Amino acid sequence: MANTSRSQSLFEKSLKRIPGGVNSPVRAFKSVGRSPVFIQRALGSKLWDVDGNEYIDYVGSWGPMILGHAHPRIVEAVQKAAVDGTSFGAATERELEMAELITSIMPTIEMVRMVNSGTEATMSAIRLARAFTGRNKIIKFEGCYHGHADSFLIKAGSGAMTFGIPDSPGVTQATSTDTLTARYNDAKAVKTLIDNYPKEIAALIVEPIVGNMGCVPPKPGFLQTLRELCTQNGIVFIVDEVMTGFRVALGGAQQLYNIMPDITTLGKIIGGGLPVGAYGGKKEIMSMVSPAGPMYQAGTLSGNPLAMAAGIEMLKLLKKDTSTYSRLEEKSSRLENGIQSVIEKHHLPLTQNRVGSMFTVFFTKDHVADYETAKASDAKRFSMYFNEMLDRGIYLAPSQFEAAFMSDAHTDEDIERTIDAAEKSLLKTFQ
Ligand code: HOZ
Repeated sequence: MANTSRSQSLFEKSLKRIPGGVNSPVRAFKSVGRSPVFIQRALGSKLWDVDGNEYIDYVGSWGPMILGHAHPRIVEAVQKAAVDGTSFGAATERELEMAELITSIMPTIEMVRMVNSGTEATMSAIRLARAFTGRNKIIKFEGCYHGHADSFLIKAGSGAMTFGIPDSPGVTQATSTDTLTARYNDAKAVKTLIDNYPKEIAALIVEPIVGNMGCVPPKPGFLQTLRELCTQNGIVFIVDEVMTGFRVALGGAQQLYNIMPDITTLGKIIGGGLPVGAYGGKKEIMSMVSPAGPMYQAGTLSGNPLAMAAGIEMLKLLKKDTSTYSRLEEKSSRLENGIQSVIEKHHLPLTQNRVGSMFTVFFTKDHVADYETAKASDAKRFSMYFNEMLDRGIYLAPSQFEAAFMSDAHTDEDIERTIDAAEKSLLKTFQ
């Protein structure tokens, strides 16, 4: 077992000054029964902790590191931008460049507003949908996670699911009555909700490929049916591409599945790892956003020059070399196939889901298509597997209910080492 004594001592000190010792719950490693490793630096596909241990990273800062950590072009862009000042709270040319890049890659986005995180993006998108329709209610799916704004902490995925608190205290009854939930991949349930609340639903928000209950793909036709139901009922269709945008295809899940959202929410990827979010869509709707229209939303750090510089470079690199996506597919399928061979060889009760470079090994033998089937996973065995993998230098998300991410920086050797570690770890887990 690796020496993680410095991480442990930092965590003990952090517990005294930071709630739970961390600034975001899942990274506390609580559900996998150990204290977290503290990361010191990262490069390409690798992370190093403060004790000097090296890991092959499949978290990728929860999605944005499509090109690997500390990509030299992105680092250079940030360094250059920093010299000219780190924040102005004023309009800049870079913001226009970013808006033009996003709208050129995702044609359903005619106008876009930059914010600072995915949470801000989804929260603002919902307010906008309410302003546009004059209605109050929204529909979200069980196990989907759209950040930590009050309206979304109802049957939420990610950390809320990991810690078994899908509904958070502190969210008022009034807020929660305006959030209706349906089962993911169940378009009939959505239809029933719409029938039960005629002309009351402002928006439907969905993770087109769920990353926050582990990776759960949409069933064929599911997203198209949602689009139709929204069109028929005057509901704003919000596709949350915080994880999938620019990852599963350059144009995101909306390109992959050929769907046309009214509003798209984006996050961390468009900051190349710096804190960024955005929401954008039809001009008719976006024109409601202040100061063009009456729906208020603002932020000093929105469109921050460092974040814009990093994000612009990231998007330009992805746009220039679209073969990135075939490489990601090839690497991810090689890893999936390698692990599948291990599962079959040893008759293990596991199932895998994958879309492009997002994937999850679930500790259940049954197909995972929604919250209930994801929850059926054996969290205890996952925790054993996670620990075995970490000790073999493989850094997975410390929760069954998060997706793993491949980057273009992962090498053949990384993948071979991961398959080998997975076999040894699984055998230990099931011995
Ligand atoms: N909820 C985030 C992933 N779905 C985790 C964020 C973090 O801990 O950094």
